[in-house]
Amino acid sequence: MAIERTFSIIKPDAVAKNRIGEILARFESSGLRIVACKMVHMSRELAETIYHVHIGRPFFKDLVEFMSSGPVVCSVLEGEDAITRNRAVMGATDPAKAAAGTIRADFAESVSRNAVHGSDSPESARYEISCVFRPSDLCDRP
Ligand code: 3AN
Repeated sequence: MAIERTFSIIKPDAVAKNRIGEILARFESSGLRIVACKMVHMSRELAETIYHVHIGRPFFKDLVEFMSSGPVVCSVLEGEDAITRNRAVMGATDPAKAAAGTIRADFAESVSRNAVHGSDSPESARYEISCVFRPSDLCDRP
């Protein structure tokens, strides 16, 4: 298995519920290491840039509105198979379908207010990380 890096967002709904620490703890318990982390109140432009693959989808406008509605916590997570591992810890996009014990099963309200985002491929991870972090923001971890 390869060591990968993936991009994570703790979304405005989970930040507003004061769940940052619990969610970061889930990442760490799963074996992922946080190599960069910052709180950001995204502009609409930044949200549009990160989610550009969804331009044209019916939910795009609401997604951008929501993601720029309050602060989020962006992280870069590192570990073996980090992209798949993070998505397993997150659970399905629709919290009603998310497996018990996943972040979305425990903290998400709906498909649109679903607590966390995680990259779905190495290409997406590289792109999304570069939207928020400079290379020098990423720390080597033991
Ligand atoms: P995931 O975040 O699980 O990778 P994507 O990439 O399909 O899911 O969707 C990105 C984000 O767009 C979701 N996290 C969710 O906030 C929003 N989204 C996706 N599908 C819908 C939908 N049918 N209605 C409303 N929002 C959606």
